[in-house]
Amino acid sequence: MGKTIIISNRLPVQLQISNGSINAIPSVGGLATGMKSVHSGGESLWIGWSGLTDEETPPELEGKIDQALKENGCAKVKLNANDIDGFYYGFSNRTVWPLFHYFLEYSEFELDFWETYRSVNQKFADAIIEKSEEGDTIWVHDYQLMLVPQMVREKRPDTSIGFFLHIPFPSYEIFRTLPWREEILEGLLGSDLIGFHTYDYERHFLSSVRRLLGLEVSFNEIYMDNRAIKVDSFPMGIDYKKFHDAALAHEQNYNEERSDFQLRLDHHKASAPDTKLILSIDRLDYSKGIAKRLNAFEYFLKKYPQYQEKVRLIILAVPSRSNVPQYQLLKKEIDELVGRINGELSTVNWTPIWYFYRSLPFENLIDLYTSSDIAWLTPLRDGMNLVAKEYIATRTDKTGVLILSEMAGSAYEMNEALLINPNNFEEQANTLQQAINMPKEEQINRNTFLQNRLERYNVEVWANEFMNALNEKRDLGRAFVSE
Ligand code: GDG
Repeated sequence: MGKTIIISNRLPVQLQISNGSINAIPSVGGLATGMKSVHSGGESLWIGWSGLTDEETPPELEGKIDQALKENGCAKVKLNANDIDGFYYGFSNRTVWPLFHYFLEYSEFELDFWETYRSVNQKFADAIIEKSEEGDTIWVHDYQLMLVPQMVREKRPDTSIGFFLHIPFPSYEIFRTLPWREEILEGLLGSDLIGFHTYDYERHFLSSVRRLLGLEVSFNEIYMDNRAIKVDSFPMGIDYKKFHDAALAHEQNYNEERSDFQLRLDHHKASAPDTKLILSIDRLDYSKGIAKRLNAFEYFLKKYPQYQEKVRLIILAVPSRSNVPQYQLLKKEIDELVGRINGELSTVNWTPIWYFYRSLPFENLIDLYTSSDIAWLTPLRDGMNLVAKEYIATRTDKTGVLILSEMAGSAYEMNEALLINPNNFEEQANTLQQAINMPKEEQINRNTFLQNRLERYNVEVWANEFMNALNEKRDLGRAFVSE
């Protein structure tokens, strides 16, 4: 059996250059953790962009960078500033991201973006072709690289190729508006296995393949050029143990090493013990429904004025894609909404919304998860939403209420949460009231089911199930050929 090659837009390490030396710091993100069991030692290679454009890379350090990456099992794809503009900020985040999240009116159909997307996908494919050999297994990640599977297959038909989409696959009616819809489908169909978070995304994809390419589809297999391509759903999990253990450690060190952030939360609890903390954490992205959530919160406070001074909403909005115009507009809208609502409803003792526009260290994330009585997550569309799962994992005494949008992929697996339609303010106001008043036993009961499921289907199981399905597919193909 050959080696495994993982490929994603960004590498799972961050490069730091200081005084002519290079450090590659491993990232702690969900994907990097989940892939640990797959990306092990010398048996595998992770290919991606390093985060530095050609213009930002001092030529004399090129060798050292390659060496630092190699020590972490990584190899880089070289991209220039123009590539990043057209491929990442352009086609990926101004065309595909809005379209696949049903923001049709935000999606820009620019030929230049498309051409750069195609040429950058070719650069990724070339890097794989150069580093791969017969019998290797290749796992391509996400919407930035949808053309890569076919580009690799053309030159390396002797490898096994899997693709996983981390965002929703939209319904046919939305997808068919894309001018390059056939090319995207054909790109993906270079894979042997295509994975989605939910069965609905899988169904939408199969429907587009059938209607736009006229291919034969049977159950979850597509037949093309004497090949069968398997399509399946693999809901991504989290590193449950990491979140749960961090929360346990947080409790055990209760009187030591309180972060400034935690001290402020403690102070809040002490001065207003009856006030419930409602938490939301998202990248600042229009798909996450932050502006609607703020409006719904105002609606709730006006409908149920008895909760004024009794609840506080924490909004942690992590800066994201801030050079894309839609994100700048959204930032302005949220800043204004928070200012207006706080201005209108605050009292000398109370500010309804605490708004943080920054990324916090992991420790503070745990402070927030463990200190909040309610997590309120209202994406208008979300491939999965890992924050919902992380909140539940940190509730060591099993209390806490999760209010989650039906439009998040995670809602399919989290039926014990309070599921809401983020566009329905009336329902959300009533659900907030229900959450505030939910008896402890009911919270524990609901969270026991949720925690058991999250612990079992953790991110490592997710990665292994995908790899096993890909290997099974290859072995079946071999058996078929030798018969
Ligand atoms: C995409 C899809 C899909 C957030 N703030 C901080 C911080 N985070 C971490 C969370 C969580 C992650 O970022 C966010 O993950 P999500 O799944 O919620 O959302 P996306 O970033 O949009 O991810 C999504 C995912 O891919 C996986 O397939 O679920 O649907 O859109 O892990 O903990 N981490 C730290 N500080 C912060 O301030 N350290």
